[in-house]
Amino acid sequence: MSALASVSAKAQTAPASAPYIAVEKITGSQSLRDGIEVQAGAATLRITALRDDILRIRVASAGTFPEDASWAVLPASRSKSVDVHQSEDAGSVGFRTASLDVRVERSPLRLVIRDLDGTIISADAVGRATTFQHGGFSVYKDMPTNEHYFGLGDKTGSFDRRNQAFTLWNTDVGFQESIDPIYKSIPFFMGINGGRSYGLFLDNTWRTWFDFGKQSRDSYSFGADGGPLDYFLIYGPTPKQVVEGYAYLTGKPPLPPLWTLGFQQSRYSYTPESQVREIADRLRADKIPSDVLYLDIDYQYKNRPFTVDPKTFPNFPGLVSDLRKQHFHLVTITDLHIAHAPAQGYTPYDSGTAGDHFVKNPDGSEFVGIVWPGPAVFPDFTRASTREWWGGLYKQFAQEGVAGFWNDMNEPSVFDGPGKTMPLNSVHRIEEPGFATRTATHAEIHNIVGLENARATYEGLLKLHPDERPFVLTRATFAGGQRYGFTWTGDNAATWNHLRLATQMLLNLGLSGISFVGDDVGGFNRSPGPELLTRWIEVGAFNPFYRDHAEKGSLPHEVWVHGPEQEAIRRRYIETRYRLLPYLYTLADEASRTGIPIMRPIFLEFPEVFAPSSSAFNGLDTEFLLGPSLLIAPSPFGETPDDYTVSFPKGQWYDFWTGLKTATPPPSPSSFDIVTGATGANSPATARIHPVLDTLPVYVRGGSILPVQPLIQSTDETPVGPLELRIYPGKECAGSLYLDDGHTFRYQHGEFLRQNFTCESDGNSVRVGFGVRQGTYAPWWKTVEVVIYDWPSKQVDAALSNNTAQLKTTYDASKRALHILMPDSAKETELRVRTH
Ligand code: MIG
Repeated sequence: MSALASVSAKAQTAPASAPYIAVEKITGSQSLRDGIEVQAGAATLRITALRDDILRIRVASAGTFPEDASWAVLPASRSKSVDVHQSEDAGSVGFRTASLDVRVERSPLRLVIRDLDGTIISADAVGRATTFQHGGFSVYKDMPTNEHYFGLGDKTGSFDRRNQAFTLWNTDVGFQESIDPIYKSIPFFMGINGGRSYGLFLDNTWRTWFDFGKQSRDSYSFGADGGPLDYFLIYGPTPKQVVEGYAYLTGKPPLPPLWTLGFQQSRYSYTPESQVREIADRLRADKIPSDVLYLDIDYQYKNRPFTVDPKTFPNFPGLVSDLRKQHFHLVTITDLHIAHAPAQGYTPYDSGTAGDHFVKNPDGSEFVGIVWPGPAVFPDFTRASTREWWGGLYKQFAQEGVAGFWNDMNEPSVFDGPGKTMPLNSVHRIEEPGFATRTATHAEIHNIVGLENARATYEGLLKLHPDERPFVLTRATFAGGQRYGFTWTGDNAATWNHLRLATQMLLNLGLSGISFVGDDVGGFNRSPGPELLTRWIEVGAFNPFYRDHAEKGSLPHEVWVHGPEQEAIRRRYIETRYRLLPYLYTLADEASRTGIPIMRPIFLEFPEVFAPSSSAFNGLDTEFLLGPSLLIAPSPFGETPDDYTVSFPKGQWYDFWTGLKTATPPPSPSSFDIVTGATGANSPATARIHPVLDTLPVYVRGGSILPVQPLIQSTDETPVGPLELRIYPGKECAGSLYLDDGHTFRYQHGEFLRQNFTCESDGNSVRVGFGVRQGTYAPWWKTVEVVIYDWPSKQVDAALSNNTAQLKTTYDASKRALHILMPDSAKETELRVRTH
């Protein structure tokens, strides 16, 4: 009996013969403890409340709901529910939670969700019923004039998804701004209208689509080619609450090892071994702080995953340990396609076949497609046992000290397949806790192959080294991919447009739950000129994942290739990144606890930029925030020497490089104000920037306390000297710091250090509060250097609240910065500084 015949349930199919059904009119309803079920002829609509602010909406076209299982939503969240209060009137049935009023209007049937003030958050479009056809479905929602849309992962095009339409189907394609679909499918978006935001997550793995205004001007729509109509509505009202709600459903990113936040150097491919050593030596000789080197596919024997070419890498374990001595972590690529190499002693194929781990053709034979190794087979990652087998393949590399793994080509890419992937009727098997055991077509599984590939790698590494945080970099993924590691935007190109485009792609990935993201610095395809590469290294220093990578055949683009002047600028940005690691790592900790991304669009911190009363905020798609405190403002058209305007969110801002306050000129009416007749009073403050190659404009929010460390050359190195706490006086002044050993899970047992800081100031005095230190991890510093910006004079008294001794201070008049050296204190204390 074949394994296929032994499965107990049938694949979910998308019968082309399914009748057309429109969900138009309520014919019956039944209240549930946690929601309501509504009949509309043959169809059933079930709305339940997981939390007061999270609703699940399912529609069954013929009355019976499909299997209740999910690859994206955490079991613990899916099983939650809250009691609701039913409400019914002549026109509608529905219920209330502590935050939402949910009504289904009877005829025409429309789902309308309001907040408790009666403001509509989301409503089915008038005159456009939900329909089922050809096994798929379409849903239409009102699209208010002032609503903006974000998310859907790293889709190309413009930052705001409004007026664009997208297909979600993981695709291996060297992309440009107009290309869709690309590598990832994250069927989640956020709508923001004035002060209110909500999120909508369509939990469907099939080919899905979202249309924000191509089909219709006043409604948006979404749908799928097959699978369940099952979506979640997450109420804010703030965008941060929506992001947190989405993380509650689909998970938070694990805290990564500290070294993964360092600078990383890659190329397709460094080979032979001597070239890898040259790159390592040069990085150290040139004092370019760095932590990671990559081996792309050419280190393998005949491109076979989990092999090493003995000719070009004759002493692989030796190379790994030598690099480690130079403080480099090595990451190797391990693609999912296993060479179809029977009877050749290739263990991954032999053990995979013995365990029946590969995807099949409808006739039960192994599916074979052409990829890098030539004919290849593909692990069936929706089987728990296949993932476990896959994870075990890492045993030797992990033992040899390879620090992390790169899962590429997992859309999956199949060179000779239809649409460059597997045939849609290829047969996967679902053998998974929480799911009925059954077969599934590739049409259903395609979009989660990358997700489950990364999961298999992540969980496998965890099993091999239970006390090391895994590092996995994946190209394809799906909603929930944040649980298994990092991703990058794939094959970009060395053009100014790609440098600009990356900002919106990374911001939207962050809003879609994935915090640890970056692009190929310098561009993958083609070769960057000196200025483009320098600018890219500058911007990348402030992105969460920072890796220089290049295509085979492009000119080298390591930091030194364009001569010492360019290298010096680039080095300074990489050094800045390393000095900011305490801040970055604190943000990584926050992301792992809350799901709030590290790289943030301005509206995440300042949602009022969308308030109806505020004028247009230019730069929403080119400026970005690193955490709550740093504003990065690259030129929107870096290829020209033209001046450009930076817009500032409300509040005081400081220049990161000089420490000086930015001027806040009284806003003058913009052309937008002139058109709308607004007064300009709500216009953002702006600065006119004359671009200079060695300066990327970076600003610090007034009210920030920024932890900074002495320069190190890799994260292996313990910084020498004081921890710097840079204080930028302003409203609600606060900061925090998180630290641990950087690579184990001991932080989960108390071995971490967390401390919060506050400050209060007027023109002549500042009080810095040091909160109680939590956790048992011992800091590397013995002293703290507090730097207070915008400080008027060198005549000061500075002392701690629990000690009358005067502290040593120095004053830097050019930066208006007062430096105060104080002993480290694990106890709660206050630093009091005043002029005299
Ligand atoms: O078909 O492994 O996006 O980063 O260097 C190309 C070789 C396969 C695509 C990845 C790219 C990588 C390359 N890979």
